[in-house]
Amino acid sequence: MRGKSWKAPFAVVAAAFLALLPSQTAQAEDGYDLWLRYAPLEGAALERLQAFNPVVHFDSATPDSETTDIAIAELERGLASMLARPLADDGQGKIALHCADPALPADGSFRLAGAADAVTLLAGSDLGCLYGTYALLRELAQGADPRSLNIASAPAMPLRMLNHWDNPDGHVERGYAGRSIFDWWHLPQRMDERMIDYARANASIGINAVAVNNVNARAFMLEARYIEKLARLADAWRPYGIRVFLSARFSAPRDIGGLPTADPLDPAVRAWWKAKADEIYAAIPDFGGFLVKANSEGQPGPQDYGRTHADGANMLAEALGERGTVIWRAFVYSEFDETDRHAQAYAEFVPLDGQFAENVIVQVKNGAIDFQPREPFHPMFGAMPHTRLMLEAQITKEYLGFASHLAFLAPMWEEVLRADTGHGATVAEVTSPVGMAGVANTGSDRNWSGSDFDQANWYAFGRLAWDPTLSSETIAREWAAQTFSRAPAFLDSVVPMMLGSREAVVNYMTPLGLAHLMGTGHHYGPAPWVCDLERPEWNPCYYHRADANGIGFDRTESGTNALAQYAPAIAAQWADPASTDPIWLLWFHRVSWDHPMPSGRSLWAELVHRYDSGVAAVDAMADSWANLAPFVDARRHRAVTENLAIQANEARWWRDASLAYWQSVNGRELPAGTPAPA
Ligand code: GCW
Repeated sequence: MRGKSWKAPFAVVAAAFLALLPSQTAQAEDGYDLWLRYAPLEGAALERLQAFNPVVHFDSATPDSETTDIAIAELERGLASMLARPLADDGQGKIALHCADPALPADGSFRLAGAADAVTLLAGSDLGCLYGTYALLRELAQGADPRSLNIASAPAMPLRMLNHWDNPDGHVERGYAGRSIFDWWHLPQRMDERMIDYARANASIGINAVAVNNVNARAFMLEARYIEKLARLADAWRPYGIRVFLSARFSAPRDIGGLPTADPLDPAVRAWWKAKADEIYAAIPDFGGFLVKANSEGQPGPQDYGRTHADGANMLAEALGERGTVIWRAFVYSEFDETDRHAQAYAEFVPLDGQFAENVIVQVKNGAIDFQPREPFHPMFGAMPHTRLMLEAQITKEYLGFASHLAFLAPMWEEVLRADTGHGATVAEVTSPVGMAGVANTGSDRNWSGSDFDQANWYAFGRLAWDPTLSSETIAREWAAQTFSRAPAFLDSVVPMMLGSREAVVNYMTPLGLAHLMGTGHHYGPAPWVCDLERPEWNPCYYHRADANGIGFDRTESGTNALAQYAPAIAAQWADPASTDPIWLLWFHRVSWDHPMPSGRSLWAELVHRYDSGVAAVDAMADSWANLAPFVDARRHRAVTENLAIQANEARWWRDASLAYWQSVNGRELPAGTPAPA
C-alpha cells in the first residue's frame, strides 16, 4: 500500500469504519481507549474538519516502514472517528506526510503546518511522523482548526521510560490496576493484542523505552526462555519506537549462572555478563539495556563484595558496550545507618561522581525518601555534574491512596522539575539531557490504570518527559478533552479539580512537610502511631518525631544536617523555620506546637486547618463531579463518583485518626471552630 499517495478503496474504509463503531462506543465507556477515543466532533469544529475534508498523502521519500503504516492507519482511524464518517474518496484537505526531511533530526522531532488546503507534517524519521500524527490528532480532538496549526516539537529528553514493577508471576508490586499486562506464560507463541494497544498508547505520548519487569528482579528473567519472549515484545513494539529494557538481578551469575560469586571484579563474572549481553543482542538487536536495583532493601549488589556502585554499574556497562545502557538506581538506604535515611543516597553516590562509565545512567527518585505525596527535590540533582542523572517518578500511587483516591500528579512532577537545584540548573535542566522514568500504573483492569483519572497520570508522565516545560494545566486540559468531553463548561470545571487534587491528598495525609505516616507495608491508611518496627526508618514515628513539646524532623545543623547536602543557596532558604515555606516546615524542622505560622495560627491550629482543608477539597471535588454528569457517559461518571465517595470517607479517616493521635501526644484540644470528626 505504498506510493505517492495512499488511500484505501472507499468500500474498505467504510466497512472498517462500520465495524469500528459499536465496539468503539462500548470501549469509550469502559476506559479501554484511554485518551485515544477520537470522539466525534461537534459544532464549529466538526464543520471545519468537514469543510477541510481530509485525505492522507505522503511523499515518495518517506520510508516504507511499519511505523509509517501505523501513522497512516492512525490518521485514518482518528479522522474518520472524529468526522463520524469514513474519509471521502475525493477528499480535498491533504494531510501530507514527509517523514524523511533531512533538515529535521531523526529523534522524533516533527513540524505541523496548516494551510487552507493542507496540513503538512514534516519529520526527520518515520517515528517523527508517528509522533506528529498523534500530535495532530490530539489537536483536532480538542477542536483545533487544521488550517491554523503551527507546531514545532522536539523531545526534550532522549529517554522517556516506563518502569514496570511487574513480577513474572503476574503480581504487580505497588500495582493497583489488576494483574500484570505481560502474559509471559503464553509468550512467545501467543501475544495478547493488548501489547499493541499498550504500545500505541505509549507512542501517542512519546514514551520510547520500557523496562518490563520489577526492579526487585528474578534472575530467571535473564534466561534464554525469557529472552525469546522478550524478543517477541521487542519486535511488536519496535515500530512504535519503543526499546525494551530488563531489570537485572545483580546476583544472576550465581543464581542462574552456576558461578560461586557475583563479584563485579571477578573475571568469570564479567565474562558471564558479557556472554549474557551477547545472547540478548543476538535476539534483540536494539535491546535498551539493564535497570538495576542493587544493595537496596535486601537486593544483592557490588557492596556484598566490598565493591562500589560504580564497580557494579561499570562492569555491566562493559558487557553491554556501545549497544546499550545501564540504568543504576540510587534508591539506597541501610538499616545500619542510624542518622538519617534522607542523607544516605547522596552520601553513597556523590563521592562516585565522574567514576561511572559513559553508558551508565544513575536514576534518582524525585525526593530523598520515597515517593511521598510531597518531598523536596532530591539533593543529588545538580550535585553530580560528571554523571548522567535521570529522574524517577512514580506514576502508580503507592503513597497517594492507590487507585481509589483521585490525585493528578502533574503538579507534583512540575514542582520537582522546576525546582532550582542551586547548582545553576533546575531539576528539568539537569535531567533533560538524559531522561525520565515513571513507575507504571498499568494493569489488567479494563481501564488499564485502576481508575479513569489514573490514566491522566500515565498521560501526564509521557507529556512531561517529552516537554518538561508544559504546564499541569495544559496537560490536564488536553487529557480531559480527549478522554471525557471537550465542552468548555466541562473543562473549566474538571481542570481545576484535577489541579487541586494532589494538594488535597497532601493536606489530609501529610500536611506541612510531614511524611511516611502510612500504614506499614501496604502504605494505604494512616499509622503515625507505629513505632515498634525492627528497622527504625520504616517506623512512621521516625519521620514525625512528635512528643508533648513539638513535632517534625530536624534536618538542620542542630539535627541530622541532611540539609547541608543541598547547594548553599537552597540550604539557606530552608535553614530557618521562619523563612521555610510552610509546605516543607516539618520536613526540615522540629518546632513546638505553638510555633507561629505565617497564617497567624499556631502550628497546631494550622495543622488542624490543613487536615480540614484536605477533607473539604475532596468534598468539593465530589460536588464538581456530580455537576458534570451531563458531559460524561453514565458508566465512567458513576465509576468516578464511587471512588470519590471512598476518598471522601478516607480523607476523614486520615484526618480524624491523625488528629486523635497528635492529641494523644500533645494533650491539646482541637482549636475552636474545628468541624467534629466524622
Ligand atoms: O517505594 C518503595 C516501595 C517498594 C519498591 C521500592 C523501590 C520496588 O515500597 O515496593 O520496590 O520503593 O523503589 O525499589
